[in-house]
Amino acid sequence: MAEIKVQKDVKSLNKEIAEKNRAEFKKHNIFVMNIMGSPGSGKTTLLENILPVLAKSYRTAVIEGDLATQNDAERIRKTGVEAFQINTNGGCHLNAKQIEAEYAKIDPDHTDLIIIENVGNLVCPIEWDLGEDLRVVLLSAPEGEDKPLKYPPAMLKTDAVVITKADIASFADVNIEQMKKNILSVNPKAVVLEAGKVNGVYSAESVIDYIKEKIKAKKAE
Ligand SMILES: Nc1nc2c(ncn2[C@@H]2O[C@H](COP(=O)(O)OP(=O)(O)OP(=O)(O)O)[C@@H](O)[C@H]2O)c(=O)[nH]1
Ligand SMILES: [Mg+2]
Repeated sequence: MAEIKVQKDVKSLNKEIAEKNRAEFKKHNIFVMNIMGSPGSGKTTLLENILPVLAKSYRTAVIEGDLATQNDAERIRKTGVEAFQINTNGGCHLNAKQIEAEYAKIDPDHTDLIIIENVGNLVCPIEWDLGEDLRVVLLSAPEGEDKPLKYPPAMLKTDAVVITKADIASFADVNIEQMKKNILSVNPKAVVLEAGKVNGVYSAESVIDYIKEKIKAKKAE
């Protein structure tokens, strides 16, 4: 019983800080996106491919979440975009307080877009509001077409699901069309997109267009 209460208090405190973050982002006209998905689903690879395009239109910063290493932040910096690495030392998700602390290192008057790559995990990150405007979940084809059915909160508490690694679906006996149907059966409102290698070349046009559309819609509010 006591454990349930502590958990509830931690969650409500997180919500308060997330709302503070959201107000702060809004005040400075900064669009914030939270990318989630299993370990290795292709989150950093997607960022490496979309940042060179997005950074032409928006002054962008990336916040990376991992249990350990600076690896992902270093990969992002190679694209020319500023990156801040959080190491959770075992924590399975990012929380609003960690984002507040990294945001303090970013110049809000010279930033239009912040992209957060959450800790690789299809369960925990979904439950933690960071103050973001947009949630995107990556689902890689080799994880299996049944995963949307087995991990429904990840499908329900997101705006979009991006299927990655369709190029290797056939090697893992995965049916992409069934995976899409499974996503929509859990959440008919989810926007379902694809990104990944096609004939050896990485493509993420639909994801870039989607993000641009969402930023435009937010600015028009
Ligand atoms: N074949 C293929 N490989 C991909 C694709 N996208 C990513 N990968 C590979 O998948 C592996 C994991 O990709 P990452 O981008 O590091 O995955 P991640 O989700 O950032 O992983 P964590 O940050 O550890 O959770 C890398 O070896 C990528 O090259 C794709 O569309 N097709
Ligand atoms: Mg990564």
